[in-house]
Parts: sequence; structure tokens; C-alpha cells
Amino acid sequence: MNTAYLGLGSNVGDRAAHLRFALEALRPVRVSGFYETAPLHYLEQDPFLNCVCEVETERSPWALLDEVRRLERLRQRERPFPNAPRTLDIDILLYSNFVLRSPRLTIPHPRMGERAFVLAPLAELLPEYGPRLAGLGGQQIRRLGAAGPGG
Ligand code: PH2
Ligand code: MG
Ligand code: MG
Repeated sequence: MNTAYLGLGSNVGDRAAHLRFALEALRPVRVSGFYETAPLHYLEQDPFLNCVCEVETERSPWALLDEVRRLERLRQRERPFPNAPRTLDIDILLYSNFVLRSPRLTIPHPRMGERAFVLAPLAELLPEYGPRLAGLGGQQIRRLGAAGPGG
């Protein structure tokens, strides 16, 4: 059994419903609060809802990637260009203590260290990531609560 941490994000449609759909399918053992976050990288888009969850999995990292891609497709995720607005994005952040670099999958997630919308929810589950938020205070994120908006 392996422990993986997944970063979830949505900024199109009913954002909380997309995240809850993914959480129901992934059956995580722990989930962070939901965060309202300003877009990063591609700025001309609506704010995101983000969270992080912890899953226990027998799947390999590649099989887990196949599964999260399947869930994204079930929410009609489109990929017109990098960092485009999305109904549902699920990124593998960490997978046990694996370090791997391949064209399809890099673990740990290569940009997680520069993203407060990943590190703040991740630090709720793994407090050792809290100090890595230092210097990212300019990024706008706001914790909404455990169940997110309306929950
Ligand atoms: N995801 C991106 C790019 N920018 N910004 C926020 N706030 N939240 C995201 O999930 C996000 C982003 C690429 O996956
Ligand atoms: Mg992403
Ligand atoms: Mg992604």
C-alpha cells in the first residue's frame, strides 16, 4: 500500500461539485479544507477552488495517473492550452517517498513548491510543508472551511 497526496482544483462551473465528485470517487483518508485562490501562471481566468487529499492506494503511480485523468474526463475537462480554465484538475503531488521523472509524470510535482494553493492545504495534512509557504504570502488564498462552500 502506498500513500499519495493529490492536489485538486476547479475554476469552471460548479467548482465545489467538481471537487466533491472527485473526493467521492477517490475515497481519501484525509482531506484539507477548501481554499478560494487567485489564478496563478495564466492570470486571465476566474478564481479557483483548491484542496488536497491523502489516499491510500495499491495502484502504481501511472495507474493512479490514469485514474485521475479518467475522473477529469468524466467532468468534461478540456485542454485547449496549458493552464487553461478547467472543470477539474487532479495532480499527483507526492507518492510515498517516490522520486520519478518521466515525460508523462514527475513526482514530487515539479511546481508544488511555488504554489501556495498547494502548500497551504498540503500543510494541513503534512505540517512539515508549512515552512515552505514562507515567501509565498503575496499569493491570494483564503480557507473556506472543511466542506467548502455550501457544505
Ligand atoms: N492550476 C494551474 C495553474 N494555476 N491557479 C490556482 N489558483 N489554482 C490552480 O489549481 C491552478 C492555478 C495549473 O494546473
Ligand atoms: Mg495542475
Ligand atoms: Mg493537472
